[in-house]
Amino acid sequence: QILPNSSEPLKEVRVEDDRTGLSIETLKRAFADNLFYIQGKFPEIASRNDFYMALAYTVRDRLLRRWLNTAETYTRNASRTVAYMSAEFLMGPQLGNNLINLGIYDQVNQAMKELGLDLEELLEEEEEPGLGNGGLGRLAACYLDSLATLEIPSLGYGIRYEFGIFEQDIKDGWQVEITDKWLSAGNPWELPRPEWSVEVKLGGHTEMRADEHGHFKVYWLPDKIVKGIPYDTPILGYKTNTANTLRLWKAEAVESFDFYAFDSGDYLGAVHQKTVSENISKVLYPNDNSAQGKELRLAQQIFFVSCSLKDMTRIMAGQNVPLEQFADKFVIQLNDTHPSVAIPELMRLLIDEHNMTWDQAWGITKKTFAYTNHTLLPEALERWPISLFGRMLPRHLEIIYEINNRFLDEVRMKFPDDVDRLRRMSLIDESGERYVRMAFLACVGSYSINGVAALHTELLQKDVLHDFYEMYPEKFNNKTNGITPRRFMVLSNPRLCKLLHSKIGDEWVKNLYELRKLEGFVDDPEFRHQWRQMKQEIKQDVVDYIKSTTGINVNVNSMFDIQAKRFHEYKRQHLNVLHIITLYNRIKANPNIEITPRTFLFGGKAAPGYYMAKLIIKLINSVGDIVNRDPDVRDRLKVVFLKDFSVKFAQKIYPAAELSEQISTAGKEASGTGNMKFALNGAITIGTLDGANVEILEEVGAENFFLCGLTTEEVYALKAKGYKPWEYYKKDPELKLAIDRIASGFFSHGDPNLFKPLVDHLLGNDQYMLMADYRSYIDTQDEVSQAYRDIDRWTRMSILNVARMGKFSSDRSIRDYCEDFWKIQPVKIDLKQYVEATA
Ligand code: NTF
Repeated sequence: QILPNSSEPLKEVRVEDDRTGLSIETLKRAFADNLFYIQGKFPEIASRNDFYMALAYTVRDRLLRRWLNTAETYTRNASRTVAYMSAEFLMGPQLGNNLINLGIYDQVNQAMKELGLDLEELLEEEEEPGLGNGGLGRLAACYLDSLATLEIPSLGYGIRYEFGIFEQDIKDGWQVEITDKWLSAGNPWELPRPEWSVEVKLGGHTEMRADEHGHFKVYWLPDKIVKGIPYDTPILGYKTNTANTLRLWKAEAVESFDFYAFDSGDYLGAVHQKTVSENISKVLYPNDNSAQGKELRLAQQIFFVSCSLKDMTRIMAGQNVPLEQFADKFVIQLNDTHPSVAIPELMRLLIDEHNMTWDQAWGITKKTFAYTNHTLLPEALERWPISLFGRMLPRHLEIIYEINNRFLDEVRMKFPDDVDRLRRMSLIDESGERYVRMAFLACVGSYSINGVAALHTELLQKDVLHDFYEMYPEKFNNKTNGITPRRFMVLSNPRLCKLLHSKIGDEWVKNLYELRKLEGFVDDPEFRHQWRQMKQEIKQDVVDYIKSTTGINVNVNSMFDIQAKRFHEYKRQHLNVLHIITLYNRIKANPNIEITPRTFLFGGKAAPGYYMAKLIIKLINSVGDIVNRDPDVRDRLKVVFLKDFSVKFAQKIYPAAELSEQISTAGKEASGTGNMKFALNGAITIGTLDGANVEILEEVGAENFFLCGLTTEEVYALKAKGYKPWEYYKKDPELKLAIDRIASGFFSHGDPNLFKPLVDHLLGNDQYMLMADYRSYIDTQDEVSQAYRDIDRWTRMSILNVARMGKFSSDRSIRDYCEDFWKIQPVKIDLKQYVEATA
């Protein structure tokens, strides 16, 4: 029975209890109330989504109390705050995570059971906000979780895309994109705050004019104004009272400006303008690790950055903090260069709108910003054509020129008579068409520059940002990425958590280094048995899932070998495919060969415009079609492409993994974070010395990691001496056969043209050096197969991987940021105060 008994006297139900209480009885009552009064349904006609919404609102009520307490405390103390600016926040579903962080997962599970509902089913109902592409957006989300858990005052600032990352379907083996409709059923987690809307100027030109005191000033006369409306989502910490805010901006037309163009009679034109304004927050650009030089993308960047900075000045005014103290009140962390126009925008606000001098404004700006670089790939480094930039942001371009002039003077001073250095370091690339170099702007305008793994930071210093490292060595530092164990263990892997709980308690959830205590059990055969049992159960769930969604029968005793990440040539999913084909060829040559059964699972999206990445997806499905059906294989190999990889789906997959594929070309993957999620769930990594793999290897030990491939130095050296992929192909019969099979049309119904572009790439220039790494990869995979046959050895490796993952908690990353250069302290939130004050 869901509705409260109507004979119960209403006056005995205290409002406060229904909105804040955590007992099963109260939760049930609040749930029924929300179903009735918010969804407007009674149980008999309610859909599963109605039940989900009723539960979401029940949970949101409990968040709100903590949220308002937190906001009130920060306001009263005018607390120093981290503003994390990011074009992407890949949050994943909110309900389960909030239940975990509130500490009421079990109560709610029970409450739902008593109402005849299944919590798991309701969790499935949530459309996740896919407002990010991959690692960069997910990192931002993990950091918000850690910031709240560590009780650090913080705000996430970004864009409320109406359409997030596309949904992926597979048709005839090809990726097909479907628009993401995450908002269509409503979003119970956000609160619009129209009263805090702000206006953003775009286009037009600047003029010098005298102000009322006869002082000359620059005026920017835009040809367009857009309104930004903030939508707030509470971010609750794990078992703390801290609930910080994620503030995402939606673009709307300003009604008073250009909308009623009645004088020209152009009503439809005016409505068109409205559409153009709203386009700004319409859709997430679906590229990962490649810059999109589109006008609309620049509009998105200035839009959310300008809204956020104005929001910050509003907050300061509300707390009576003078603008001169901007850098004391806020540190702004730039999540890559996407928000780096914030640097000239803050300058503009301080100078043009708040009458500061250049020196005053610059002093504040370069004490406020800190820049995280997330990539070494040249095609991902943002540069904006001067013409486009000046058309949209004429005032910002002037400011950038002035920053550049002063900066180049500084360079000249430090390195006299070095003209080439000036050319290399200029914020304006003048080698052909002129561009603004956003990474350089971020370096000049920030007091800290960090990479996301030790190797990545080293390569930034040596290579991509070498001149800036020589100019400002004190600004550079490393902050190795991390992941939140709340979502990627507690929520996603309850079986593992239960086993851990029985041996080492739960301290590890807040202090991941506590997992080390597991090492004491690695020699206990009973424990190892339980460990295997647990993995088997998780794998069985995935087997059932695959059966029901694809019809493919997977052998639960085969090794689950998984590569789940965005599709990109540098990540080398096609190297993995070459291994599959090699094993298949060995079987074809000798059907009775001893082979360790494996299931190869792939997940991930390709950017819609990235032809080669899409062709690799097609190749996986084509190889799967052959391998999965060939009777000679006898079910020893299976290839499964899991479509529409998302945070929600990732949570199901990581726990089932036994082998984690992290095989990018050395020097290309800045960090990787999937590598951490797999290892934390007991998978063993086969990987190159790239990104954070280096540090994972260091932590777990070489005997618990399968290392393969060239090192970064070897990659550089080989390129320098002249790399000839063809030679590797000629010399290695297994490699040759694998490539020939693709080229001959064996996997494409006899069509040799389908995969020709891929084959040509590999044998032609092979930019990512698959041919050079093939032999090492295959030999290492053979070792993996050997190791898997020794069940005890494998289990020990798996346990030790989990035990040694402490370093990769995002709590550690955030602590490092706080202590090293954010210089910010936790603020305790007292829940009682507020209740007493309002009682
Ligand atoms: C990504 N960068 C990197 O490719 C990953 O290696 C890294 O783990 C994540 O950032 C998070 O740091 C990007 O997505 C971008 F935008 F920089 F190209």
